[in-house]
Amino acid sequence: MEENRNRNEKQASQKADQSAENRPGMHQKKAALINDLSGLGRCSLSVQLPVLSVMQIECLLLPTCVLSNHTGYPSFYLRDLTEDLDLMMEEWKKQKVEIDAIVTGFLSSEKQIHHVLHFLDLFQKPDTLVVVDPVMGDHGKAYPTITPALQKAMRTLTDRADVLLPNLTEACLLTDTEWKEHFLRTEIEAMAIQLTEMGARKVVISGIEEGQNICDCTLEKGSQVHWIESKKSAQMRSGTGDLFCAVLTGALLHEKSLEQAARMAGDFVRKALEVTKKLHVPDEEGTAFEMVLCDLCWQCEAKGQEEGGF
Ligand code: PXL
Repeated sequence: MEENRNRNEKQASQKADQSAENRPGMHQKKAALINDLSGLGRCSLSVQLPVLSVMQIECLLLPTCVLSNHTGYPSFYLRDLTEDLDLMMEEWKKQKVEIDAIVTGFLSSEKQIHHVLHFLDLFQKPDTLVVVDPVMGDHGKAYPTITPALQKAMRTLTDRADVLLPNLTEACLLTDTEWKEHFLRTEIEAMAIQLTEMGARKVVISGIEEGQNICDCTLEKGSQVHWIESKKSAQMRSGTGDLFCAVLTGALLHEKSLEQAARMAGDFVRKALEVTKKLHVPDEEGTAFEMVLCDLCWQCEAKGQEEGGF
């Protein structure tokens, strides 16, 4: 037993040395995740942390609130952390933390938007990637915690986003577009353009269902709209947006283009949903992404061998 442990420790240490040697001067990037911590139901920080970690990104966590479970369950307990946010970020500032990406997600009140703006004022540098996931709803319905004031305030974050990642419901809420079951592509493209006019540099409207396909619509301000299509493997469920956001952020931090990053994120979510369906996981319990997490590891390792970094 003792011998085995010593051997494993030695192997791990050799692997770490080799990994560092293969990546001379490599700077491990840091992402600050401003999102909720839901104890049950696989969403937000509990899925974004493992995903970004296997993508070799160091995560700094700023929980906006702690929930017993996500709001899709019949009931939930929520402990709001609004009053703690400034205290936490001031401490990070004292530690002179430098951040490569700031990723925002579930915010429990309109007041939290002001704290996020304060966070951006403290930590955003010219080359910091700001990813805004305007978590507000799904399937045409706003989550129970979304007030009209929060919906309106979320628009001020759009203006600060290098990348804005709404689903179709959230794109409607941000652009004041009435929800309907079927949108034409031209209508969705018009929303993406409107979102860039509201300040977002890049927009990905994700998880758009089109018959047997699931599509993502990407737009870089001043450029053409692109559509990414893939076969729908299973129904979208809680946490898929958070997974998409994490993979896309990791890929962008590893210098992928917006389209490549969106494709990688979409592929990962699709594979995770396929496994989830096979395992008959109840809807509320989210996506069994753990079963395909290794795929991201392998992609990182393959890239590491090719280029001395992911
Ligand atoms: O995955 C989106 C999300 C994030 N956080 C909380 C949620 C939801 C969706 O239901 O309830 C707390």
